[in-house]
Formats: sequence, C-alpha cells, structure tokens
Amino acid sequence: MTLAAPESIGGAAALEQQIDGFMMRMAAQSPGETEFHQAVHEVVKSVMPLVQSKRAYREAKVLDRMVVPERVIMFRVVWADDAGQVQVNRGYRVQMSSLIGPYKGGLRFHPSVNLGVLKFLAFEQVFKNSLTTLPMGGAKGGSDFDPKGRSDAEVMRFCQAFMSELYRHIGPDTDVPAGDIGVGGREIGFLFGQYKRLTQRFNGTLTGKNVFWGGSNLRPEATGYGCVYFAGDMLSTRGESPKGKTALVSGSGNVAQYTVEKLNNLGAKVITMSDSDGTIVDADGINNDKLAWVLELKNVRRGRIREYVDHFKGAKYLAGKRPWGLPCDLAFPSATQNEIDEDDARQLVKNGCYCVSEGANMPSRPEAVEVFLNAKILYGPGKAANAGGVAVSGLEMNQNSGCMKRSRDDVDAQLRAIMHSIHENCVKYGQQNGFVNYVLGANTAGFVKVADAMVHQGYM
Ligand code: NDP
Ligand code: 2IT
Repeated sequence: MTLAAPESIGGAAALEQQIDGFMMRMAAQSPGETEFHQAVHEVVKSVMPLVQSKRAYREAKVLDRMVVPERVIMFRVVWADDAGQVQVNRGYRVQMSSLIGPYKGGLRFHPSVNLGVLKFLAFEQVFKNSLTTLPMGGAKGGSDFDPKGRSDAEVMRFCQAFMSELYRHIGPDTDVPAGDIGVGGREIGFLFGQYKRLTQRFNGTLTGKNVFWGGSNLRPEATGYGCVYFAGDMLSTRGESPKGKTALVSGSGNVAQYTVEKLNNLGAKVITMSDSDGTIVDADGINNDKLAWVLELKNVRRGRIREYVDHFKGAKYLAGKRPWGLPCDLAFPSATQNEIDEDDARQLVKNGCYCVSEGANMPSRPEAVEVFLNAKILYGPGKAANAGGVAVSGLEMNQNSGCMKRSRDDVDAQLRAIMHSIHENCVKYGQQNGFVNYVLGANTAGFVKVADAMVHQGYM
C-alpha cells in the first residue's frame, strides 16, 4: 500500500492533510509503536513540503520506503544467572537503511526495550548518520535485559549469549554496532570477545572498543563533548559561549558525564545530574574533582546518584524528580526519550533557559519541542546535537580499516569540525524568517542525502 499521496497539492491545509494521512496509514501498519510514530511524525512534518515539491522523491516514494526497515532481526537470548537459573530475554537488530553506508548504530540493554523503541532509534540514526558527513547507514539493536544489579559474570554470560546470534548479521562492511543505554565499555568488551571467538576475526565490527585493543581515542567522550560543541556553535550565533553560564544536565551515564566535563572545561557551571530515581542539585557546581567521584560511583561501583549528597555536603537530592524545574541558562537532557514534557519545557523557558542541546535521543516530547520553537530559543535536536558519538565511531571504523590510530588531539579536531559542519547545515536548511529552526534544518539536511541515494540506487 502506498503511504504518500502521488501528486503534489498546494496550501498549508492541504499539506497538513498530506501529513496526517501519511501518519494515519503509517501508524496502522506499525500498531502500538508510539515512539516510532513520534520520531517519524517529526521528520515528516519537516520534509513533506520538499517531498511534495520534488517529482523524483514523489515517484520514488521515498517516505513510504524510509519508514520500513530494510530488515529486522529478532531472536531469543538464553543464559544462566549466578544462581544457575535459566533467564530468557529478547534480542533485536533493526537494520533501517544501508543507502549511504553499512548499517551503523548502538545497542541498548534496558527493560523498556521493544521493537517500537528500537525502530524509533534506528530511524533517527539514519538521519543523524547522514548529518555526520561520514558514509554510515542507520541501525539500532539491543535487548530487554537489565544490567542493573547483575554481576560482571552475569553481564558477560548475557553478552556472550546475545552475540551468539547477532554475529551472523554484522561485520565491518555490513553492520557495525556500538553502545547506548546499558551498553558501555564493559559490555562492548564481552560482545567483542564473543564475536572474535565465533568468527576468528579481529576487525572493526564493533565500535566503542577499548583504546588498547582497536578503539578510538575520545570515543567515550565524543557524544558529550560534541553536544557541548554544538551548544557552543548555537550560542555563537548570538555572540555568546558556554563560559559563565549555569547548566542543567540530566542522566549520570556516559553522555551526561562527558557533557559535564566539557562544560566545566569551557567555564560553565553544572548544577544537576540525575538517574531514573531522582536528581542531585549542587549549587556550587559539579566541578571536575566531584565529577571524578561520580565516574567512579557510576562506572566502577555502579551505584546510584543519590549517594552524591552523602559525600558532598551542601548538595540536595530531589527524589523522583527531573532537573527541569531549576533556573538555568543551558539545558542538556542526556538520559532518555521523552524526559522533557510540555510543563517541563514551559518551566525551563520561564526560568530563563535559552539553549537546549540534546545529548539523549528524542528527550523532548513533541509538545515540549513546540514550546521551545515558539519561544525561539536555541534548540538543538538530538539527531544533530548528539551526533558526535556516532561520528567518532565512524572515525574508529576508519582507523580500524586503515590499521592506524589517531591521537586524541587529532580526533578532537575532527569531532569539532564535524559538529561545526552539522551546525552549518542546520543553519542552511533551517532558516525561517530570520530564526534558525534547527529541527527543520537537521531533518532536511539529513534527509536529502538519503532520499537522493534512494533515487540513485533504484528499487530496494
Ligand atoms: P548510560 O546507560 O550510560 O546512561 C543512561 C543514563 O540515563 C543513566 O543515568 C540512567 O539512569 C538514565 N536513564 C536511562 N533510562 C532512564 C529512564 N527511563 N528514566 C530516567 N532516566 C533514565 O547511557 P548513555 O549515556 O550512553 O545514553 C544516554 C542517552 O544518550 C540515550 O538517550 C542514548 O540513546 C543517547 N545517546 C548515546 C550515545 C552514546 O554514544 N552512548 C550517542 C548518542 C546518543 P538509571 O541508571 O537510573 O537507569
Ligand atoms: O544514538 C547513538 O548515536 C549511539 N548510541 C551511538 C551509535 C554508534 O554507532 O556509535
């Protein structure tokens, strides 16, 4: 069944009809996948005028094709816990698009993982990867396995069981997974070990590897650093920088940690971090000494962020709360999808926040995005602002295939340049009466390359 109408029609009302009609048909074909529908709707709103104005896109049915994954792999993962009990989880890989390069995107281990969540993440990844300027298609995968509270041995056995099926479907020229929520250096190590055992190949089929065995310098830092560079570029359009600004950061995992570090290094003050149980507020700022303690807490002891207030007197813990009610200049949502609702967004704007740079994927609900756009603040959507992580993954692939290693400074310079070019592209495609709509800019710039490749490569 065709989703997009075949002929171009004019006018704002007609356009809305086109979008609504497309969404209704698309939602009927993927029932219950609410996060996926949300991600598609945001892109379709941005690009429908372009699709309708370009005969080649209409005839090739580019939108109809982009919302169907090229392939979905679903599998059973069976492993034994430390008590010898059999555990069963679901494993997935959504290979969304290979139009501009091998499938590329992270693996998420979290109890909330299901097909709809991974389709949303894979869909976002296609446009994000296109924005990086590197040759990478889009994918996402993972499992409903919860690493929290599991021993290292249990995590290892789970990763081995997961890779025992996934290895058939991935490879350095076909599909290159990496980390995401619940998948960090430890998990990538176990996954890589099993991949190697099964294939007898040491290659670049996973990124985020340890720097001593094939990983790139600066990959752990890349998403957070890149997100702050993107905020810096947005601020520079107003002649400003992060220096002297007060920032809210959510999450306390990989992306949050290096967002805080880069903000500190650029002279901003970060007053919050969080996890799914609550938020810590430190009015004096989470400086790099305190951050080193957080890194040990989260990455080594695998504790909870509330322990911060026992260690640093003067800090407060807001149980069950997100950071968004506090006054700030800058906000960096770096935990998960839909963590900023309409009320949060209103509160942020009312309290003086004028720059939001999304480290997480789709952290703002659609109503929150509307609030930011209507208030004309600097709002950098995830697929642009957090692209630094996958960009350095792309550089890791490049280093692996060339059997070489770039220095930290070299990778940092490339990361800066890539974030800068993403910003330039958003500005180019996102102009709206003197205001830069970064949502429109990111969606359009990311889409055009993929749509053109679809037209060039024929039916697939
Ligand atoms: P981590 O697993 O390292 O950290 C995740 C953090 O977010 C933890 O503090 C976690 O708290 C919190 N969190 C997770 N789920 C929820 C939830 N449902 N509600 C509230 N808090 C939650 O993951 P990352 O830092 O790697 O990823 C964070 C975000 O950044 C995700 O949206 C991811 O997709 C995105 N991203 C990651 C990239 C990467 O390179 N790693 C690249 C680009 C984007 P708790 O411990 O309580 O679960
Ligand atoms: O959402 C993302 O961009 C990631 N989790 C990183 C993907 C990658 O392949 O490095």
